[in-house]
Amino acid sequence: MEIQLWREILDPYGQAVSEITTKLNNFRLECKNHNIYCPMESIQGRVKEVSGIIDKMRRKGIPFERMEEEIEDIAGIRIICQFIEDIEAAVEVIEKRTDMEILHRKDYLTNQKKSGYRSYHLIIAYTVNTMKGPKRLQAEIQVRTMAMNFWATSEHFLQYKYKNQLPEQISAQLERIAQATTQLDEEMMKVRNEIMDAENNNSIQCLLVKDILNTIENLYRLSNNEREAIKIQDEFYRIYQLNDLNALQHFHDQLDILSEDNQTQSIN
Ligand code: 0O2
Repeated sequence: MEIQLWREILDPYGQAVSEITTKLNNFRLECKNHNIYCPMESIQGRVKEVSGIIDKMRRKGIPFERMEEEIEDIAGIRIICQFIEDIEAAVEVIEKRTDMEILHRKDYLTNQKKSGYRSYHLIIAYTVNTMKGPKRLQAEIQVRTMAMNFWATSEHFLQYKYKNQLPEQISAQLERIAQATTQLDEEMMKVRNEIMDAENNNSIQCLLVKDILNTIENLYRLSNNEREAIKIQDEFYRIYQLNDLNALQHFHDQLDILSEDNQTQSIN
């Protein structure tokens, strides 16, 4: 048996996890900056523990030479979504990318596992550029809702605690919780539009406030008229307290006109 340099083997997987999570987080940021709803609520990533890899190789009878081909989740990414519908949208985002090639899928949503596990898995090929040159490797992207994630994480800890020999009573409890999480996802779907509306209004309000305060600051700097700037600022705080998005939008638009006039005057 030759020496197995685990760190050297796993480093590119660490790099892949870090790159993929950064890229997906950048996608989230892009959505936010364009005020577009993002189907990905959060992104997590991890490199499988060496003990987890060894256990899986033993369990499945995988020889060391075939480890990287056969163990698809050495690099693992998890996309957490708010709603079930978001899962499909998040998968579409991955499908459109040119830097991630989908090799195959495991649909545990339509084919829920006996354990109660629900999730959508994509096995992708991803290339990292290392000191030794490019390396194409596999990574597993798990896409699931918050409720599914809550169940899977709890079950995973319990399996660990009971060394994969869950007492019947715990198994029955987990089954009931799995049913409850499915129900929760269905209920959430019904209020999706309302929640999305609220989120949308909130992000519009944030952008308006930022924009208004920027304009007031610019007006002050351009005109050096502190009294006028304070008057506008006071009016902004008054309107903000009304908690009326239309009024805020109107104030924003009026301020824009004022700012344009001021700029024209200063040029002339
Ligand atoms: P970890 O600790 O997340 O790395 P298998 O032979 O079923 O164990 P396989 O063939 O690689 O694994 O594919 P599968 O079934 O799609 O499992 C891949 C990963 O999905 C698992 O990795 C888990 O993260 C998750 N998963 C699958 N089934 C279950 C389940 O019943 N409960 C929970 N909590 N997670 C599950 P690992 O290697 O099992 O674990």
